[in-house]
Amino acid sequence: MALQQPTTERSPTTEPVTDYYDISDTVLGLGINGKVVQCVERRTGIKRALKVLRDSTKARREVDLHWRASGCIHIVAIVDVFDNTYGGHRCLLVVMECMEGGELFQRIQDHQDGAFTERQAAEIMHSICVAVRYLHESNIAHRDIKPENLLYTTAYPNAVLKLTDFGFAKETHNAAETLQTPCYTPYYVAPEVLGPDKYDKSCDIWSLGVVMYILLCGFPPFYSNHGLAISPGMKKRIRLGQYDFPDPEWLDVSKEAKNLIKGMLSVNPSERLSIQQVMTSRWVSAHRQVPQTPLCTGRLLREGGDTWVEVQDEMTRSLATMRVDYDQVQIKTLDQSNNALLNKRKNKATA
Ligand code: I85
Repeated sequence: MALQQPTTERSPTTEPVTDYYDISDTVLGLGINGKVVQCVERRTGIKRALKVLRDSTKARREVDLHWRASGCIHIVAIVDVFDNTYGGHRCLLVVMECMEGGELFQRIQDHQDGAFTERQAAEIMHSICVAVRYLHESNIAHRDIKPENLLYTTAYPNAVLKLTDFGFAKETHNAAETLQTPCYTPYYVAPEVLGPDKYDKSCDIWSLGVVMYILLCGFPPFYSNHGLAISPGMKKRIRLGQYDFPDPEWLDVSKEAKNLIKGMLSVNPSERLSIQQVMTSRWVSAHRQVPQTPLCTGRLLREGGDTWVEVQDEMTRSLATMRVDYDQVQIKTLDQSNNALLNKRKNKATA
């Protein structure tokens, strides 16, 4: 396997953003690291979205990874990045294409002409999978795939669905790079040493499974009985993979769809499907041939009303838990490690 070439560094412009853009007061949303407002490119009159990030290592990482991902049609593209003093602080100002179609599930809820079908759900999953495949092949794990980060370019028709917000994205290191480091001999390398890459990516697959489940029925596979903080009961159900496909909502949904969800929501991350396996599954690859079975999704999302906010909050919280849990299993570097055998070796080396 060839090692990836280092990408050409792009650095933000230090010219003032206001020389090129008129910034409006319209807030489009709040991200993890900053707010998103509307703006207009002076020269062309084109509407754009501007994300304001306080300059930090974290913000620089977000911009860097997002920039590298901008080549995919299913990822919201960065147009420009400015490094300015803004509101008295050093900021990174990220100009993005403006997504005018709003959030994925809002649109399904508003869906009027006939019921939302299993085939439409498969088309949507295909779009999201193209984005995730692009990221995973570029050694990037998104780690925050959830309904609010899936936006449409325009109102119907011909809208393109795109993934946004790289505030939790992480560069993963592939097995080839790991094996290049002098401390591992390929013959003896344990699977967990090759693990971190896989764990971060498998977090994305889990989220894909949850999004697919909601697409097909309008409610999530795991939820607490009383809302608010992620409950012990919910945590236990997630850990044990306790969810089902209840009637009547799931009665007519294809077996292929259910099997795919099972593969994505597999409790053990090493058994979970890879993005390649999801993409080549018949349900995703032949999405145009998926049965046009009407789904309850639109109606349930509408009836759910306020609980949708709770569903979103719960997904945000479980993603946070997952990132923490997976970060803990990460392998320490030689310096951080405090293993008895290794210490002996270190001492011997310095003696
Ligand atoms: N356009 N998570 C929820 C939005 N165009 N949105 C969020 N993190 C981001 C907002 C809070 C996502 O990085 C977010 C980010 C980036 C955007 C974004 C990027 C590009 C948009 C947090 C809109 C929108 C929606 C309807 C109408 C219009 C714009 O949100 C408008 F009328 F302006 F065209």
